[in-house]
Amino acid sequence: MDIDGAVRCIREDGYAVVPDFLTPDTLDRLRRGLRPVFDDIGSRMDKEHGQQTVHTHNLLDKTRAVDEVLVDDRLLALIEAVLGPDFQVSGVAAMRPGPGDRRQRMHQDDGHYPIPRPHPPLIVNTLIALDPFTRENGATEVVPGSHRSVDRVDQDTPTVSVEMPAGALLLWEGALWHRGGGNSTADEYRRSINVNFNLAWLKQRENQFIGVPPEVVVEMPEKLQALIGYKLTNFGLGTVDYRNPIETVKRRLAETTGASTAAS
Ligand SMILES: O=C(O)CCC(=O)C(=O)O
Repeated sequence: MDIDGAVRCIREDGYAVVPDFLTPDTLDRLRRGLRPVFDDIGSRMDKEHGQQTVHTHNLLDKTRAVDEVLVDDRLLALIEAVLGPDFQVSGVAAMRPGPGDRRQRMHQDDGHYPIPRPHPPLIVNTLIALDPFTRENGATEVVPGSHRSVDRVDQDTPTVSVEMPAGALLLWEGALWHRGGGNSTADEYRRSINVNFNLAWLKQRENQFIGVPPEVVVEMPEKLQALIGYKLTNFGLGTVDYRNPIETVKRRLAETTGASTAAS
């Protein structure tokens, strides 16, 4: 995998595609593992945006199928090359625009953070394609280079549709203007896993400490625990009694389990 080339594209254009990110076996495993999640995804009508996909958020509470891609060393090396060593998972979701779903409004993912622009990268967002992304089925639309602009981008600014094969990885910098495309096909669903990373000293988009239950967290490999926030950041941010919060989670769980065993 050409990590340097991908990082250069993210810096210059705001986004990059790694076409052969998943092996056919991994792609197949992810599709099978996520079938129950995708089967549940639908669309909803809303007055302002019309018919749009309902994304499934807080995915780490709903399935273990995506753990293996989150801790993939190649993915983490790419994120580290843009954000530096101190980053975390900010949110994990499953997305599946279906027939008739309209495109999203153009937006930037780092709009949560009221920091004057331009600023260094705060977020790298990713989509792992479980189906081919085509202009027709809702491929992500980007405005190349817009991550360097301090001005807002109009909704009718020309975009590039990021078409890519199943198994590819799309990465973009949080300041890039983009949107999920509309799906004009009669019967194609565009499945993807969305993993959003941000700097570890920023608040996560989705609260992983509450979202992922303690009994699930303690069973995760340390690398994944650290990725979702159970680590010490910038000399001690996020500690409990100056220690890694995972220790508190484990102790409380042991106390609860001990208490319920004693009572029974
Ligand atoms: O589905 C996509 O292509 C992008 C999704 C996105 O940008 C979002 O939901 O905020």
